[in-house]
Amino acid sequence: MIDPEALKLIASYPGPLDELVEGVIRGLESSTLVVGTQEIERCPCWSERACGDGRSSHQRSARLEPVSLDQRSSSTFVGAQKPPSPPEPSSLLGSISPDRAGSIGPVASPSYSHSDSFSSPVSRGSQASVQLAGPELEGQTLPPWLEEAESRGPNLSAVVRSPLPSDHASAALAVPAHLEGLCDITGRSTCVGEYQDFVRYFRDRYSRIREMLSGRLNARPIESLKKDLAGREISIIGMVMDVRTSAKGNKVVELEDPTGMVTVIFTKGDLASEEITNLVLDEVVGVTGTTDGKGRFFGKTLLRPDLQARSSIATGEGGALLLSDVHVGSTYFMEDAWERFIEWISGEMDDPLEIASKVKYAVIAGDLVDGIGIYPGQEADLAIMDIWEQYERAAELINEIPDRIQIVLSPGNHDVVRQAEPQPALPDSLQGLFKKNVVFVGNPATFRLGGVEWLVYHGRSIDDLVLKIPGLSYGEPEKAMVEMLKRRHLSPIYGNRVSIAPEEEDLLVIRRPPAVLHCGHVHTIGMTRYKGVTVINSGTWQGQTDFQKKMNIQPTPAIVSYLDLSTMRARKLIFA
Ligand code: D5M
Ligand code: FE
Ligand code: ZN
Repeated sequence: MIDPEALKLIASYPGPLDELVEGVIRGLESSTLVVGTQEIERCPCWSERACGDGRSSHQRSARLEPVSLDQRSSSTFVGAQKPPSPPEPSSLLGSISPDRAGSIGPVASPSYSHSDSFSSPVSRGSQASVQLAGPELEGQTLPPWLEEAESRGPNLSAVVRSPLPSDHASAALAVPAHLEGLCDITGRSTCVGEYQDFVRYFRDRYSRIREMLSGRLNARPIESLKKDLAGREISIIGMVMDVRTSAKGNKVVELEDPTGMVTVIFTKGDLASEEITNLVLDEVVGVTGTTDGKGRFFGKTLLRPDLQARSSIATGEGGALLLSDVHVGSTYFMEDAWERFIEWISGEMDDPLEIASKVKYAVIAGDLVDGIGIYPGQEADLAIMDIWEQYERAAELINEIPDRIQIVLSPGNHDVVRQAEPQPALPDSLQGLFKKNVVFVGNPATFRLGGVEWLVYHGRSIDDLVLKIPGLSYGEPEKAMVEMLKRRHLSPIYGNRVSIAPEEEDLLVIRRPPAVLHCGHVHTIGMTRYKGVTVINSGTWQGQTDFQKKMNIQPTPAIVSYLDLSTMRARKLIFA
């Protein structure tokens, strides 16, 4: 017998029903008479699919409802440590039920699940002398893209050298002369986390990415898929509300645009296409296919707002160091290696390739300090227990970098600014600890430095992407970063690990292809080039933590990426 509540749960299951029913039956004890909600919720596939994102498929809808822009609120929540709590739904067109509104809530606070048992710290990096590794790491041969980049030589692309469009130049910050066109959230946050903010946020995300797609696709509004179009080939552009595999093995995708929703079916035969198997929630895609005029759409091809292929790469001048995840204050921070780095950059160490003297810039992509209360039991991992003292020490270490180097500092999830992305720059009170050559930007931030355009993002979404896209791993973070570029979004999946504040503009949309995409967060170094963009994840200065050891996460600490902006050749400099 099945309890009616349990039946309701089964009916709302976003995956194939057979999978759930089989799973539930397998989990039953022989004495069970009535299958209740507990039996459903205990099933591993239920927790995976229906609870994994904290929302079921029918909860995920109606985020692109029309909203009038004069309903905007002008108050801010800059500096708040937490995103606002989910709003009560207003009855936009009477179509939103409370459980739907829950799905657009901002987001879980950081979902660390550390076990509390941190015992002995793992050993730090070896004491070997500095290796100024060539473009290769640990004896690997030169990746072909590095060669390719060099042989092309400096090729100043007019597109990348042109001034930024006005929306990029609109930051409220007074931008220092050496950092042009800065765009980030600092001083510009307007959202309070009300229902309308979320609708507006998703509409902004949708319309920006739609614009990128619409040049390549002649798309119709979803509401226009009426009977008279049945059988004709048409295109639509929508945000992915749900993806599931049907009992027959077809891919069933719910797509929404501001005019309506449609169920798109990709038949089994099409699933060889990586684009379709890699679909993630909340990305915006174009689909071409045919409609049956009754709300179903048979997809043939899928188009992402991917970058256009480029025949040249943008180049600038000077050398840049890319760093992230210094984690000052952690017992695992590799201070000895940092001191070797400082000796090298200060010219006090043998430098056969004479790189140190060419360095003009250093960009740090978040997690400067380990922070306080970031995950349960963190105290056991802290050498410095006070957040202010952590920044004082961090400033001392950063201030050891010679003054001639322009430093750009962006925050991460361990820093003291609000957790919700986009994050503003570190507060003035902390900025005062650093020397004048440090510029503070938000996360993410776009700016021009050394004559090329940079996009710096801490990289929290890599945790989500690695989980959801087959073939991605922590060992190759650059591949996850390429997936961001293909989707033109730094954090395409909404509401998992990444808290996103529903700002007026979606600053996580990758509006223009940068010359450099720089992330960190996952503590592994990775480099690639994708359609003219130099993609670098800059690793960490934190040794393997006890937690990472248990999880078999292998960080690559104390390696600095050096990027010669005049050739766009990158090297890994090993200080461990
Ligand atoms: O994140 C460093 C990396 O380690 C990032 O990929 C997340 C992962 N990490 C660290 N701690 C946890 C816990 N507790 N659960 C899951 N994943 C974790 P960082 O931002 O430096 O902490
Ligand atoms: Fe980190
Ligand atoms: Zn991080």
